[in-house]
Amino acid sequence: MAQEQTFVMVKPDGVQRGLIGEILARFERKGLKLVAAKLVQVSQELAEAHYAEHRERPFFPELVRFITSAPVFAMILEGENAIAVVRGMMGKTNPAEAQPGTIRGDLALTIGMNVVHGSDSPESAKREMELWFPEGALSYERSLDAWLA
Ligand code: IDP
Repeated sequence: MAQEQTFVMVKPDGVQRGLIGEILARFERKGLKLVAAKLVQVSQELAEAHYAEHRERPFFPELVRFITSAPVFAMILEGENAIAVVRGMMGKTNPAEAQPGTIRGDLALTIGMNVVHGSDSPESAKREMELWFPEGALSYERSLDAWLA
């Protein structure tokens, strides 16, 4: 498996509920490396671009309203197979179906407020990282990297 980077976001409900640290800690403990992070008050334009694939869905207006309603914590995580690893740790989209032990399974109740976003493919990861972090990510070494892969 190759080293990958993926875009991850703690959504407004996660930030408001004080879950940034809890969610980031899970990714850090897993061994993923934080290479970019910022709090963002999402604009209408960014929200619509991020969720462009859902433009025709009935819940699109609510999705945009929600993601622009309060700040989000946006980040890029790096590691072996990072895209699939993050998706697995997040759990199913609907928290009612997400397994205990996953972020959504442990921390969320409803599909509209499922606390976290993670890119679902290499193509989405590239698109979302360029959209949210046009300034790019950092490249740095951790001494523990030799003990992870
Ligand atoms: P994902 O976040 O697990 O990748 P997507 O299908 O890409 O799931 O949907 C994006 C977001 O849109 C979900 O995280 C969820 O918050 C919201 N969403 C998806 N389906 C529904 C729905 O049927 N009703 C309301 N919100 C939905």
